[in-house]
Amino acid sequence: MEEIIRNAAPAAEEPKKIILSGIQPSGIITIGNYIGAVRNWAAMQEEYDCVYCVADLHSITVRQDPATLRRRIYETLAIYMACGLDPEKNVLFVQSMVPAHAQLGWVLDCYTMFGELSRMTQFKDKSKKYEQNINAGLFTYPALMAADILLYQADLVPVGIDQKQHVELARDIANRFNQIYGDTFTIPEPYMPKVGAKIMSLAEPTKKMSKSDENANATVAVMDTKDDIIRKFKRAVTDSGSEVRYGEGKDGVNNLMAIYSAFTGKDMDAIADEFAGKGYGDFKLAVGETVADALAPAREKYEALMKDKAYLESVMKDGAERAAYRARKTLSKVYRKVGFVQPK
Ligand code: ATP
Ligand code: LTN
Repeated sequence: MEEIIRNAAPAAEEPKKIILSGIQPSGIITIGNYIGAVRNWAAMQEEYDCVYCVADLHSITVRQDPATLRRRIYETLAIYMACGLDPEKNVLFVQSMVPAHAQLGWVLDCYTMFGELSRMTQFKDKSKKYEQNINAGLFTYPALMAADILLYQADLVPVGIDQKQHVELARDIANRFNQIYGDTFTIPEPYMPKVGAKIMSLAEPTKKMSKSDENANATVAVMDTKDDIIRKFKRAVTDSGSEVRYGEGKDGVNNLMAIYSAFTGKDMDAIADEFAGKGYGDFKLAVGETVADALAPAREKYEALMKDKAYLESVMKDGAERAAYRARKTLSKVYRKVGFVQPK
């Protein structure tokens, strides 16, 4: 990842590139979210102009318990900060506090095709998973995500692989709008880590690790205790072999190696050498301890932040004001271009 960031870093005299990303507060942030998204965001805050949201509007596409959702909005913001995002250097905000997202989302719904949305794999997966509640929001969600990105004229969108298709749709929508009305939106690009763009479930290693998974053994949360983290890695599903080596048919081991690699920077060959002659048991324990130790400072910071709701709320308010100021500019340009009246 570091390498990608260095290569893409703008020269000092150029204006900083704009970055936008977000995570839904639909569960406790997992090490998948951390490796695929949050820790890369923290690495970008010096060189880029970064805007990060807690995507709560997105999370109600699946039914949420109101009290739990409210708590998770605080938790998600606290995790962003605990993982190193500085609210002074970045714009950190909660999506529902900035009305321009819903407003541009509606406009973009009208420039997004039924056929395009029908092809989104996340929609297909989620409509299988939540077949009792295939609501219109679940279907049009990528147009809202396009609004999130386009409102800030983002150049780059750091995400895991599962969101690449949505970012590509945002590009298509932006291009379509620009063709009809002239230059309005910057065309964004997805920006993915080299290692760890898709961390798999510990219980079913052919499935993506997902924070809304009901099986507690499938995911490791960034804020799990050291004991929990080690216990979950010990239980991780592997295969009947015993050699720590990256290879076909070894999804469980491959996944553990990818996680270990993400936290240590070692490549697959170096990991195989390190554990040559040792069994899966030793390897799993080493992965668990490495992950738990690496996350310990973030956990401490998180616990302190969660005790200070007033501070979190002040960050939310300040972030929403700064985000709204920028978003309003794009929204009013769009309203003018489509023909809405905006008296001064
Ligand atoms: P949900 O279970 O609610 O769908 P999720 O865990 O899949 O949630 P999202 O909120 O959809 O998480 O994603 C937040 C960010 O984390 C996105 O950039 C996404 O690409 C990334 N991400 C999610 N899961 C993984 C994973 N398993 N590996 C790598 N990156 C991931
Ligand atoms: N849809 C994303 C979360 C998300 C997002 C965004 C990511 C909402 N808005 C804008 C990048 C840019 C998800 O479910 N992972």
